[in-house]
Amino acid sequence: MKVPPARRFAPWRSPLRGPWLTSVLGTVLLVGLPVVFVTGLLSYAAYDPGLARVNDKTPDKGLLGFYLFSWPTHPYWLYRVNQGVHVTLGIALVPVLLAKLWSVVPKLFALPPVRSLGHALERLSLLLLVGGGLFEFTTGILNTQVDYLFPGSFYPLHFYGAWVFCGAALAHVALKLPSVVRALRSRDLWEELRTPTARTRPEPPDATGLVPMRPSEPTISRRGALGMVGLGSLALLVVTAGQSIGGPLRRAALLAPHGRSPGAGPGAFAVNKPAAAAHIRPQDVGEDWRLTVTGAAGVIRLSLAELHRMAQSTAALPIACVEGWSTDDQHWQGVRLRDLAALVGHGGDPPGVFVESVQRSGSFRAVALSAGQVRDARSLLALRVNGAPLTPDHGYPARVIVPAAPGVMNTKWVGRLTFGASDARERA
Ligand SMILES: Nc1nc2c(c(=O)[nH]1)N[C@H]1C(S)=C(S)[C@@H](COP(=O)(O)O)O[C@H]1N2
Ligand SMILES: [Mo]
Repeated sequence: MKVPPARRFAPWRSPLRGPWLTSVLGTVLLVGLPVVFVTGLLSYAAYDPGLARVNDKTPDKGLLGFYLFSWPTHPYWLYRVNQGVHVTLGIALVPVLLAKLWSVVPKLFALPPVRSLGHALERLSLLLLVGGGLFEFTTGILNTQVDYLFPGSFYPLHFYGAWVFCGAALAHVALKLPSVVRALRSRDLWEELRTPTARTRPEPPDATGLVPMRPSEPTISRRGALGMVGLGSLALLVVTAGQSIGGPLRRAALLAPHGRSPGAGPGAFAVNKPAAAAHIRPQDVGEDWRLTVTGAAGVIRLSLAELHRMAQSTAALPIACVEGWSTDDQHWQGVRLRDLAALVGHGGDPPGVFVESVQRSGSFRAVALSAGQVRDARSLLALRVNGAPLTPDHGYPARVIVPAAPGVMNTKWVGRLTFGASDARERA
């Protein structure tokens, strides 16, 4: 008998593979991935890309750079929750993604590789889907681990990758939805969750080619397989969520790259980049340090003592990094940004501000804050945290702290504030 070529290479024999299992895993992704996608877009919006080129890490994005609103300052934990969900859910979905890929792997190696033009297009979309998905998860996880291994900058890669993945996923869902509905109806989930390995049977042969021709004996039930995936996700959730939920859960955040218990004392919260790593020299932030404030009325230079003589305000705010970790609320004390604006001719309704650090090395340069952020009474040029002067690593002598914004907006070792300018070129 002549064996048709499609069947000659058939090492995939798991009796669990079939449209039902694939559809269950796909449905979980269909619920979870849109949340990851939307929180990702919101994170992009939180950088206020419309404000200044320095805020936008993804140039040349054309239409994809649509962005509808200025990032709010309420509620103050907004970015902390957004990014916690984005990173934690993304990581927890990894076992589901891998299981889904495992469940369809025979199709990736199906022969002949291309049967028709339609089939060729479908396979191309799958390449974008699988490639885009693996790419997004890999770049995202490397970023949360502060491992910038890949070439180029994380932001444009992860941003463009997200759109490719999203487009391919939409096409995939549109194509597969009818067969997913059919497959989900073909077996009862609760019945399946009560079926032990001994009674596990392959799904009936189907047109999709997922069910093996010669299935091997089951070594695990569908319940066992789904349970393994679910437990994997749960375990990842437990070792990740604490880095953004904080409190006592922080100690469970084994995957968090930033110290689970960052020491003791007023400065005991995560440090993204220590002063030494940012090449902050003692003379940059010593006696001679002055804050240069520019506005419509001119330029003034303030010493630390002069800043301390101004009205001091307090705000309890977290730092929430794009990488997913965040601090609990810290008690900041310092001068309101809007009071500083008033000193240089912006008494009424303050404009946005361009913030520069004395830091000269590294990727960090400057950020622009919106008028809404300057106006908020909780936006400070902080001089103290938790009752003590800022530590060198947290930005001594002065750092910006803004409610609801990504950590990167909270410039440390501030040297210059320029009100009414959103860009270095404008200031010059
Ligand atoms: N000058 C300067 N400010 C900076 C950074 C930096 O590298 N240099 N990192 C930013 C980022 S990405 C974050 S998340 C916060 C972290 O603040 P922390 O180190 O006090 O926790 O500081 C922000 N301010
Ligand atoms: Mo950050």
